[in-house]
Amino acid sequence: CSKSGSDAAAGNSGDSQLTVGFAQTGAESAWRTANTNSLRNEAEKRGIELKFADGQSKQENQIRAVRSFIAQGVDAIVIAPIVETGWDPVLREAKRANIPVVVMDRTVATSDESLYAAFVGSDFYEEGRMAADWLAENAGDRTNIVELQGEPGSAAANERRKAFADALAKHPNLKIIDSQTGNFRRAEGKTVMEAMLKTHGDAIQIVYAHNDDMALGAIQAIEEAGKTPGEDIMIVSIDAIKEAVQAVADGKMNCTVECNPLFGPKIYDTIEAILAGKPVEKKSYNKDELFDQTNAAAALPSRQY
Ligand code: GZL
Repeated sequence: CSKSGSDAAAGNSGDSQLTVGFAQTGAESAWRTANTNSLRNEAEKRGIELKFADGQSKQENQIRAVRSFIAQGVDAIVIAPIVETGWDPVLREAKRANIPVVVMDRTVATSDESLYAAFVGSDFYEEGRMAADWLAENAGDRTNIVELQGEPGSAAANERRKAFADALAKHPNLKIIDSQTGNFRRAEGKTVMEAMLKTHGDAIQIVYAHNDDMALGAIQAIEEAGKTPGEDIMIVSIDAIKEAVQAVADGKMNCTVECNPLFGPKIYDTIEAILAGKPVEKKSYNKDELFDQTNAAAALPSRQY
């Protein structure tokens, strides 16, 4: 049904205050916490009622939350999809209820792009490529890489893995000797790294982690094994959380590619435009930069997450 300007601004909830349902993946990493805080704080600032659902790292919890938002008649829904597949049915239900869905952070694999109004996120493939290209430039005579993968089935893990492998095809001296998931979690990054050190010992020369939490866990394992992270074993990672930029400045990590989690302003701008019937970009990507020992220390004071 078409709405007049003021109704459109009010959306389905009818009153002037916007109500947004947000189905978050969970709380698996420092990046995720910063992402949640950005949406909460910006909603507070704008007087938007944010109904927050922590998916606790399970897609079925996120789908259940989206169904609840539909039943409550929210004005818009934000999903940070933990995995890429399995979203079409619930997206169809939101569309039938005339509630726009904004996909944030990770992408969904759908046969029908009209099932969501907009995607706002990061280019994970570009991040993986940047990490690999930096490594090719700086690995010296190191060749053997172990990879710590993110959550299985997530767009972030899928694309960071593919991009890195594609880039490595151009640098045959670099090879991945082992690759396991640490689920984007610090504790699992540590336990997986401990196991890899037991299996491969001194053969490990480089760690490629799909996120900083796992890289920081790996650093603990490397130090407990009596090795010097950043020197005996080079560490390349993604996210650029403040603790990782500090580790790069301290020489314990060698490079982290930024993946900015502070989506709040962009998400609500997108929602307000959609509800006002204005055109929005179907897919928009944050600009990411890379930190290594040439720029990490100088960047620290301005890091916001
Ligand atoms: C990336 C995001 C990933 C981060 C991890 O946009 O989906 O999930 O890289 C987070 O830290 O857990």
